[in-house]
Amino acid sequence: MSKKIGLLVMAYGTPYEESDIVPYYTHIRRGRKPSDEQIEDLKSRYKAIGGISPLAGTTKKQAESLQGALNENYKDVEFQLYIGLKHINPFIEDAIEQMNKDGIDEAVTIVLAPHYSNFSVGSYNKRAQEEADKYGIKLHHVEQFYNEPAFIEYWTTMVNDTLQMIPKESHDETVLIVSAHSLPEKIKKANDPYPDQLEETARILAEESDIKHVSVGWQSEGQTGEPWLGPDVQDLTRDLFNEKGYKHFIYTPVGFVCEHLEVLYDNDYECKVVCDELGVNYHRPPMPNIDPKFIEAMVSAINKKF
Ligand code: FEC
Repeated sequence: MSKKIGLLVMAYGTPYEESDIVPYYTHIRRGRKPSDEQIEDLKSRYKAIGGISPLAGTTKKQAESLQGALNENYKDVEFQLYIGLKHINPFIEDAIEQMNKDGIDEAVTIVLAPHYSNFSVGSYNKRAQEEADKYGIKLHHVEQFYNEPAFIEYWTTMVNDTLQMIPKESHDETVLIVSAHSLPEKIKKANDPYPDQLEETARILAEESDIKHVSVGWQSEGQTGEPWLGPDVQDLTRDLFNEKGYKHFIYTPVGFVCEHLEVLYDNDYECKVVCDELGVNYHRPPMPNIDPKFIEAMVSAINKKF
């Protein structure tokens, strides 16, 4: 009989219905209830993308695709899937508790976010580890996969496919904006690898794809009053237009792995508004979702743990 290993796929989580918005937002703010104005603002953003985010459904499909691919790759091991979310049920802790009930004593964990920060992937892993330690479950954490060749190949193809839709004579007036979720600027002082990993992603994409101009930006920053990593993608769009006169802007939010609120609203609405205002063209290639190259990238990162 093949050995059963837990596969803990961790992701951000999203409200399943409107009544989940307040508890979800309160959890994101570590228990501090958001103001009525903040709640209304978030509700209006979900409304603008069609009511709820596709994130929950996509997370499930991504996790199941990964499990399927792993079980095809490993003949003597069977991966049993658990989904653990950061801000809504099933929480990371619920998933580990279930693993224990199922008699799992070893698991691999992966967060559906390509770059490592102590504040993002590190905090998911810490919660998983603390819960697993209670039961003596051994965990192998994948910390990042932004530089997996298949991940880079996915985005290189997306950039080149998008360029194909732009007239050749305009390629010199086209810029690629490579972005991830912003984090408080203080992470730089703590030598967090996150900003460098995004820079590296942009550098590799510049080398591997046919794009001539590449710029790094940050998006979706929180409202905490402290400085966040910048430039924000909207300000960057204006600055690049004013300084270089680009006519085509390709947005690749490579810090995320599927279409959800932060892409559908912060890119497809907010960045598009800026592009429209400037009279330039907005392009945003599809996110990885369950593309085989993306699944291959995660399988490859997991292979390195065994
Ligand atoms: O589609 C959806 O419904 C959910 C989309 C969603 C993703 C996501 C990913 C990341 N976040 C990260 C950090 C922060 C920090 C704060 C923060 C706040 C929010 C709010 C919403 C939200 N985030 Fe999020 N994030 C998503 C959604 N995030 C909603 C609250 C309202 C707002 O500010 O827009 C600020 C917390 C605070 O106020 O103290 C920090 C990071 C990621 C990418 C890595 C990951 O997926 O874990 C980092 C998807």
